[in-house]
This record gives sequence, structure tokens and C-alpha cells, in this order.
Amino acid sequence: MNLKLPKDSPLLADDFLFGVATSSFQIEGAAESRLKCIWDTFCEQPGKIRDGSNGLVACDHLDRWPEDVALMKDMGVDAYRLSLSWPRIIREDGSPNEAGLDVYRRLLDGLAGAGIRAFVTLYHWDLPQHLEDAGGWLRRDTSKRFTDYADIASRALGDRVHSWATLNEPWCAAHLGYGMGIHAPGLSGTQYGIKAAHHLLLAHGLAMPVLADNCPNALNGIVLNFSPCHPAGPEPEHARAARMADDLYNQWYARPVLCGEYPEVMEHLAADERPDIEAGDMATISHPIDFLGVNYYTRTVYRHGGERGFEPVPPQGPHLTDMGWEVYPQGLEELLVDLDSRYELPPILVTENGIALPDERVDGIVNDPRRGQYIQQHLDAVDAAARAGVDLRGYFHWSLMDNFEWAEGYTKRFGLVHVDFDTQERTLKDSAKAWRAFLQGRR
Ligand code: IFM
Repeated sequence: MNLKLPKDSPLLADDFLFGVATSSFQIEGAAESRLKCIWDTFCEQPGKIRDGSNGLVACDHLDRWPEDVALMKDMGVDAYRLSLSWPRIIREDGSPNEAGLDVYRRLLDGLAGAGIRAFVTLYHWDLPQHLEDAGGWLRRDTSKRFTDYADIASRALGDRVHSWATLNEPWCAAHLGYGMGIHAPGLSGTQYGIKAAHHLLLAHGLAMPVLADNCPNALNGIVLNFSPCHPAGPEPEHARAARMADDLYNQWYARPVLCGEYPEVMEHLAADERPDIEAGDMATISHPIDFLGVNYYTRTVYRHGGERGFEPVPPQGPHLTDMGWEVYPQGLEELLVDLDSRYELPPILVTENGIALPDERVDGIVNDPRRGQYIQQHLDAVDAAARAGVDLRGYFHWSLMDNFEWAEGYTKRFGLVHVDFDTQERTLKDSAKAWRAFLQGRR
């Protein structure tokens, strides 16, 4: 398995970064030394997680981070995208937990020692449970609490951080967590999803000036997930369905951040479904960002139907990933070029892209050719978008290592590094070896 780019690829410029990504709840473990979060509570509810598992130990990363940083160094990554655990850093009374901050000081120092830049996300879905008990993201005040957390974290750790992202994938936190109830905290109702989304976006907007003040030299921004929406057929009703889904799921997040307004589809929502927008909110949300993080895995096909006039068509075909997602690399180029044509974009980082496969370790080897092929196809898509003029600055693979895949528990493996969850042994998959050869051969 070989990964390569043409010699004249914009991705081979000296300042284009290649990295790997993870998140706190999915890898850290060490749950006893932090407050409870909404995912702990969700995991305790029977039937919510496919294999009945939880994040109490996960990849035991907080004990094993030196080994994990050494793996990244060996692979030759330029950057590591991680998230902080809010319930590890902030006590229930809002004061900083110095022991929790120390954990990250050590980890960030370890990264610096390995020559790896830290891209830190403040919120990757692990809301402290006591804040959920007070109303969670349905409550406006949670945005304010997030800002306080952002202030404490960026003051304490800012000198060690290259880039701050406020949120990871607010669509997932809001829509899956409050709209569909398949992620924590498990509420369902479209109106909840939309209201939670507004408070998440508000949290982002309130935190941006705080990050800019505390860390003026860092790249500060937000990470959004996108899935291009394609019509199921040539009929106009399918095109309408795809447009509506795109507005509600993709542009719903990008447009407020980049233009200070929700897409027009808001006019079609019932009054009680609309976000609770107060004066000044949209200006707050559209505070300038230094970068936009784009997470891309697959496209979604929509047909006319369902309560709202659009419904997804389940992906077909022999080559679906272990998540049941279609491999559709051309969607990444299409997405990046489309965003560039719609908006005045800041620099773009592809902050997540990856594939779940049923990887097995046999005689110490994990042979995962489909992951290598997936990476190659998506690098080619990023290369094509950069050549088309999109200002792309980096590509992060999801994920550094196999981890807790939310409602799927440990049944889905996204890592470049295989983790044996019984022994915590790490093994470079063949794709990681190809990634290492590619990264080391670049300069
Ligand atoms: O594991 C998740 C990650 O937490 C957020 N983006 C998508 C990944 C794969 O589902």
C-alpha cells in the first residue's frame, strides 16, 4: 500500500499540515478523576450503546499518552487534533480543577517535545452532567458557562496550543443528541435539536472573542461536519428534498457562522420549532474565525417524502463502510468547492475524514487495504479542491487509533492504530505504515 501525491501538489507545500484526530471521551478513560458527563449517563441506560460499553477506560489514553505521542512522532504527523474534557477541567462551582489542567499541561508539553502542533477542541460532546441537569444545551445559560470554561482553559493552556476550535460538529451534538435521541443526552424532538443548535452556535460566538483575547496568536475557529445532499432522481421534488436537507443539516451551521443568518428554510419551520434568537445573537455567532474545520465522511441521498418533505435513501452497494456509509471521495472535492463558491471563507482545514472497517490483528499484522485506498482517494479530492482555488491548509485523519464510537461502542474501528481493548496493546495497521512512509517521504 503506497500513498502518494503529484510532485506539484499544493498539499506538499511546506505549510500544509498533516495530522490525526481524536476526542477526550472516546480515548481518555480515567473517568474517576473527572466529573460525570452526559455520555457517562447515556451509557448507563440499557440499550443505548450497541455493545453495552462505556468510556470509563476507553483507550486508557491518560495513562498511556506518552506511548501514543511516541506513535504519532514515529508516524511523522505535523499536528494532533484532540479535545479537552470540560468535566475534567471545571468543577461544579465553575472554578478550575488544577489537577485536570495539569493532565493537559503534561500532554501538551509531550506533544511540543515531539515537535507536534496541538489543535485543541473545547467541546466534543462531553457536557458535564450537572449542566445537563440544569437544562443542557436547551438552556441559554449553558452558552455562558461554555464561555467561562473557554476562558479558563485558554488562559491556562494557551501558550501550548497552536489552534483552538470551539466546537466539534454541533450538528451531531444538537441533532443526534437532542433531536433524534440517539446520542447523549438522548432527547428527541426536532424543536429540541434546533434550539440546542442555536445555543451551541451562541456558545461558539461568545467564546471567539475570549479566545482571540487570550490567545491572539492561535488559529481560532470551529469544526463543522458536512454531508453533501444529493437528489434521489431527476424529478424536481427530489431536488427540493435534497436542498431542504442541505439547508437544515449543512448550511444551518455554516451560514450563521459565516454570514450571521440562518438559511431561508427557517421560514418554513413552525413557530415553536424555530431557534430562540435574541437581539445581537447572530452578530455574536458570526464573529470572524481564523479557520473553518470541515469534517467529511460521506454524502447523503434524499428523496421526497416523510413528514418534512425529505427523507434519506439508505446507501446501497457492496462497498459500504462498517458504519454502512458509502465511500464517495468526489463528495469532498464537491463540498469544498461548493463552500468556497457560497461563502467568503477563511482558510480551511479538513479536520476529520476516515473509514470504519472490521480490522483484525493476525500474527501482529493488521492488513487494511481499504483504509489506504480511502485515504488516497480523499487526499486526491483535497488536492483537486486546492488546485481549484480553495484555501486548504491541512488534512487530519480520523482517527489516530480505534476508540469508543459513541452509540456503536467499541464495535467500529476507525483508527490508523489498532487497539486491543482487553490488553490496550497498540499495533500500527498497514495503513498507518503507509501514512508514515508518505509523511516521511514528503519533504
Ligand atoms: O467518531 C466520530 C467523531 O467523534 C466525530 N466525527 C465522526 C467520527 C466518526 O463517526
